[in-house]
Amino acid sequence: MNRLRAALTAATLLAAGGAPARAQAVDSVAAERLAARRWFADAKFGLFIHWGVYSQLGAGEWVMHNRKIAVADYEWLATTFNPAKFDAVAWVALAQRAGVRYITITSRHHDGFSMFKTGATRYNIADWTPFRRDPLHELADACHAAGIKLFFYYSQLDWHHPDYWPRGGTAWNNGRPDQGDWSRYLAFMNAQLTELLTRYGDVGGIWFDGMWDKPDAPWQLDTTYGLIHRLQPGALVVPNHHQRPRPGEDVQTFEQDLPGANSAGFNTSYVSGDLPLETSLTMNGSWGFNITDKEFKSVRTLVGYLVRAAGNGANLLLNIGPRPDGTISPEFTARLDSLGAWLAVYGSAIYGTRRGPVSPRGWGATTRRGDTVFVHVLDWPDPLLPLPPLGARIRTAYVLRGRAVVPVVETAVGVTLALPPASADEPDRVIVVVTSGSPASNRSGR
Ligand code: H79
Repeated sequence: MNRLRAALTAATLLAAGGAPARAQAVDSVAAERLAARRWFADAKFGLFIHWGVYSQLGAGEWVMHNRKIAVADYEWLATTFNPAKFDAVAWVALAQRAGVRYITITSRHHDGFSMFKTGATRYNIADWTPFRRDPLHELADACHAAGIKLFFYYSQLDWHHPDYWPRGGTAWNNGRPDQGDWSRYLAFMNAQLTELLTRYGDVGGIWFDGMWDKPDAPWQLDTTYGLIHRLQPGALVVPNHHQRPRPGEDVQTFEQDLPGANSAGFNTSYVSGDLPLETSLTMNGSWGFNITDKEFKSVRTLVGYLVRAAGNGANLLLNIGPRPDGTISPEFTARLDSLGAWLAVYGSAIYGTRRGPVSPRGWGATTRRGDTVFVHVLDWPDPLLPLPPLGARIRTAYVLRGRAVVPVVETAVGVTLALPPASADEPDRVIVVVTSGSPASNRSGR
């Protein structure tokens, strides 16, 4: 809400004799959350981790559904989960080398198995497996020590819990009773969220998924979101429901697509004008560990996603699927290390930026911080790059790598940059354009 509207609302309420601040419960967003949203928009790069009982079968996180595994058989599979080589400090060290600012990890996926110690069900890693440890606790401690924020992925869809009833679009006959108590299921979720938000220190937020399984069920989101915001006023609600953002939500996230694109077929084309944005992306074609999926994106392609996400004002949440023993395959670690090396040189054109004055194009994208515009040239064959007007006079322009001056021609109809030659080791030629004032198209707030 802008200040003028706030003042008018307060004045109206006062005139009517009402309480000024409290009455705006739905609209008002706590200062901690607004600050967390700005932090999130600055962060630009996160690491997504899909890890659970399913990792053991090496066929992705939907294997229970895809192979129509019965609840009783999956429960046995869960008793064998023992990731003895799990090392939270090593995972966080990898995340740090990659240059991510936050980690989002599966606390409970659609298989319904809790990857943390919970009092809400015995079906959890500490009570059901020989591992006995709480990996999320170890990860939270390592993240806090490293200054990386930790978000918990949390599935609202559940293929195991008997009270997930009536069942949703992904249901199959897996041995559950044909009855259940939905309000008990909601209470179970709220109890687990309470644990996640009270036992693991500061949490970046909760990343919800699976609501699309029962889009019209009485989810009572206001209650759940209110609980989260009450327990940790700085925690963000990030819903992957593929719909327009609702009250209480803080980030609009897009799965396997840049904001507004819908190549995946289930994203909305609506893009929020004031919430921070995020794109989640698999590094190969799978979220959970998939032992035969070798369709890994190249480093050049991944840099392109990071740059195009930033040019759209979005973060990139890049996924890895660790192995069931707790190790991370070299295809993932090599790419994360390369992205970290890239960010060590080019990070100033990514971190802390907002979308630039020229919206993303086939050739690349622009970002900006203050009066500085970063022109990211990903794919352009010619020595000259014509741009529309940047909305402010140009003071100087130079190549980010090496600082060579870039000749610029500025006319009433646009700007032309003389580019440095492309080279095979440089996926993104970044031109730093220093202007004399904030570009007109700068949108504040995200
Ligand atoms: O956790 C990862 C995936 O397991 C999960 N989200 C990411 C982050 C995910 N599950 N499904 N999908 C992503 C794809 C969603 C497909 C959908 Fe549908 C299309 C949901 C609704 C329409 C599949 C087909 C489920 C119902 C019909």
